Amino acid sequence: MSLFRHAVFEISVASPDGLPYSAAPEIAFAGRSNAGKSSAINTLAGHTRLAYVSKTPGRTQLINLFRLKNGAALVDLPGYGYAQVPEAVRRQWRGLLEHYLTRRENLAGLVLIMDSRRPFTDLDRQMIAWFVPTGRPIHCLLTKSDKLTRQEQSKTLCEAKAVAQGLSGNITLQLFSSLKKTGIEDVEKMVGNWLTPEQPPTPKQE
Ligand SMILES: Nc1nc2c(ncn2[C@@H]2O[C@H](COP(=O)(O)OP(=O)(O)O)[C@@H](O)[C@H]2O)c(=O)[nH]1
Ligand SMILES: [Mg+2]
Repeated sequence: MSLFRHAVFEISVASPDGLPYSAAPEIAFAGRSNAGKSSAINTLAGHTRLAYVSKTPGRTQLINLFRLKNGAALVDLPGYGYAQVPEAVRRQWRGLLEHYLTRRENLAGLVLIMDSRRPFTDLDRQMIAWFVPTGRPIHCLLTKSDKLTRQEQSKTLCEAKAVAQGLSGNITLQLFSSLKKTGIEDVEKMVGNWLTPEQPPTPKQE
């Protein structure tokens, strides 16, 4: 069964402290505003307007929680890096994000959405730096890959892998396009593994 299909919206909260206590695993989605996070969530969920896709970046300031069929939650974090948000507000948000990413016990992993044409901005690296010490995995989606030629795609992937290696931590990456709907299975496989790790084959009984 597909992991993200038929995800249903459950709740919006103004800050991570507002998220209900839950023992069910959570998968956080974070990214720079306009990186394609809402589009990626809609694409994964097979839903055109589950997460609001905006032409005006930075509008989504609420945290949206979607419930997946298997009981896990998808937590859509507010986009960061929007220049027109006042510095005081940005600082406050950074504090809340850091607190959530470093302390939320039921977080299974982070899906980091980055525009494939400019991955690993300073704020992306900041998210990674907060999350890596938790020991949990980060899977990066290099979005809008349809805007790159095949050659650029492999170059981007190769360079991004080199950057990820330099950051230590459990970081994986892939290309993704909401427009072309490519990369969906790879995300499902990776995130699915966080929730139910592949079992080693049972030894044969003698
Ligand atoms: N070509 C292309 N455009 C995309 C893709 N994903 C998102 N976009 C566009 O990028 C803009 C920002 O997308 P959105 O999902 O709202 O970004 P968010 O701010 O990260 O949630 C919108 O104009 C989208 O239509 C993609 O895979 N390919
Ligand atoms: Mg959005």
